[in-house]
Formats: sequence, structure tokens, C-alpha cells
Amino acid sequence: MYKLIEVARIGDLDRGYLSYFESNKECPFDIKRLYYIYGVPQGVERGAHAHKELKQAMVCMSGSVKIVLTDGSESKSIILDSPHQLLIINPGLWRDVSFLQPNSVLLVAANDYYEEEDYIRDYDDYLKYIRKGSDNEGTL
Ligand code: T46
Repeated sequence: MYKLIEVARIGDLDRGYLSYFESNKECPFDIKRLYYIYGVPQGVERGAHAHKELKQAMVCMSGSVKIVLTDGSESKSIILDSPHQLLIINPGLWRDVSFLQPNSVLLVAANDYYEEEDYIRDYDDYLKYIRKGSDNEGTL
């Protein structure tokens, strides 16, 4: 499951803006890790994996990023192009990520530390995983 929400945007054109999200408020989990992706050349595809347990919240801090989410039968394409949009992604969804502008920066908050064992990086393995009916079976 995923959710796209608008977070607060405090400010105006004269002073600029401030946005935020907090654990267990706008972001529905405890945040343990932040990472950010930047300097991605156009045409490069990132992502191409699903997570078994990891929950994530994503903000495009600058530029625009396309995230295609798939649950094995249906796909949704989401464009993040504003720092006050927050995309929450629950475990079990396959994602493909492309950066649409050279200056794009994607900030990701996650509920756990980096663990390669949590990744499913092969699409056929992903289909087997969700058909097996895991607890975190992703549905859009
Ligand atoms: C996701 C998308 C949106 C670390 O050492 N620590 C970390 O916290 C992360 C996230 C990655 N890594 C290592 C693992 C790889 O050797 O950094 C390298 C690049 O990671 P990856 O190829 O997974 O990068 P993306 O951009 O394809 O995927 C990342 C996240 O891994 C993933 O959770 O949802 O961003």
C-alpha cells in the first residue's frame, strides 16, 4: 500500500517555506535512517526492487522524480515534484525510480537500518514472493 500526502508548508514568497514530517505523525512509523539520492543522470533507472519489511517515506527536495509502484498486477506512476509532498510506501511493493531533472534530490526516511537481506532485486523472485502470500503482500 502507498499513500501520497501533502505536508504543511509554512511561509510565503517573501520569506520562503518550511515543511516537516515527524515520526508517527505525518510519517506513520519511527524513523531510524535517512538517505538521499542525487546527481542521477537522466535515463538512469534506479530502484528495481521491493522490500520485505522496510517502510519508507520519500520527499523530492529539488527537481522531480518519477516512482512507478507495482504490486505484481497493477502499476501506479507517481511524480514527486514538490518538497511538501510525502510519499509513504509500505513493504511489498516493487518500485522503479527515475530522476526527471538533473538537479533532483530524493530524500528517503526509513523505519530500519540498511539490510541487503530485506531487498528482493529480481522481479521473478518478487512475483513468487507475493504469490506465496507473505504478511506484507503488496497491494496498491
Ligand atoms: C529504495 C530506493 C528509492 C547502503 O549502504 N545504505 C543505505 O542506506 C542504502 C539505501 C543503500 N546502501 C548501498 C547499497 C548499494 O550498494 O548503496 C548502494 C546503492 O543502493 P541501491 O542500488 O539499492 O540504490 P537505489 O537508488 O536503487 O535504491 C535506493 C534504496 O536502496 C531503496 O531502499 O527504495 O532508493
